Amino acid sequence: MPVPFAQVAGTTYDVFNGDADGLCALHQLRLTQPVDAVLVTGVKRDIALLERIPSEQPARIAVLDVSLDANVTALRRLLDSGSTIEYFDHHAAQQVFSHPKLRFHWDEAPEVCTSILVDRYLQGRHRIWAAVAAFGDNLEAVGQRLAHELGLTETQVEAIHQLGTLLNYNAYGESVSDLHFAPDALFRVLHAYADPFDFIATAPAHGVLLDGYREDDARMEGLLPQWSQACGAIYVLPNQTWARRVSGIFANRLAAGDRHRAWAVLTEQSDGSYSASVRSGAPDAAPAHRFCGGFASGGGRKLAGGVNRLPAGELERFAADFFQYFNFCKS
Ligand SMILES: [Mn+2]
Repeated sequence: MPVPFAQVAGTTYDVFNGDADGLCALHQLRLTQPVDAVLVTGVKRDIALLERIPSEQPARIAVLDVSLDANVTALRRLLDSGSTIEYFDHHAAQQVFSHPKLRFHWDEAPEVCTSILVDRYLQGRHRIWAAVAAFGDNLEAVGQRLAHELGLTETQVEAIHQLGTLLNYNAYGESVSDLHFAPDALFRVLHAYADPFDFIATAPAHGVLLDGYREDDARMEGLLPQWSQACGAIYVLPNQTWARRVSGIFANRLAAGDRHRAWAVLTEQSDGSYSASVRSGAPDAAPAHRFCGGFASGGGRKLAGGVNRLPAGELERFAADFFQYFNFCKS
């Protein structure tokens, strides 16, 4: 078992992405290394989280499932002030540096998510939550493999698959007010359950998520693409809370329906701009994050990327660029 950094004086902060992967990564870590920490999190798209931590006093900080590149300035500031940082992530980290007080657990392989990195670190001690996260992070095959290794029944696999989907679903929105639960509140509820099947069977929060998901699910049916070509399609969703909640799940669902096409789901935000969730049908030849990186506030990973704020005036350019970039199916 790896040894945690020595206890330093001052506050402990647990900084995590509010999605299934972030929740399950921290859940595993704190089931093994319990700490009464200040939680720093937000909606899935809130990834500049380290800047919220003050550096007046050295702190002990765990960071899970947010890009180092998006946090590098605050990371340096906190390390310079004497904080120790245990960092687990699978997003872009081109600006990584070594520092005696930084431990960086990172792997950007497409079959890895942050909860799997924590599972490796903890030598599989709470592996079932890594399986929940894998399903939630759209890593279907990885979730199935982990579930199989754990000897779960088919019914149990279905249950944790749905749990991953529900936890991930809760993180999508423009702001926390779009969500059924603030991610820090959901973490505290979830963290009372070492066994996901207990959470599913007895936590009222699970029922709330399931009902909300089913309602939003019904709204997704019948959506039609705004633009569609051989290699991909683009959907545009209206300026409503349900649409902001389902955008990521809808994109994952489109991708699961046809892995060889590229998909974009554009969702109108309250200020009239759009958020974009992008899935590539050819993550190596045409990585999603490279396309998204062509827009201000764009980024992500090979398989899945996004643009946080696309001005309404750039919609047509986005569509034209999308079909030009994702043309791999013709080669
Ligand atoms: Mn993740």
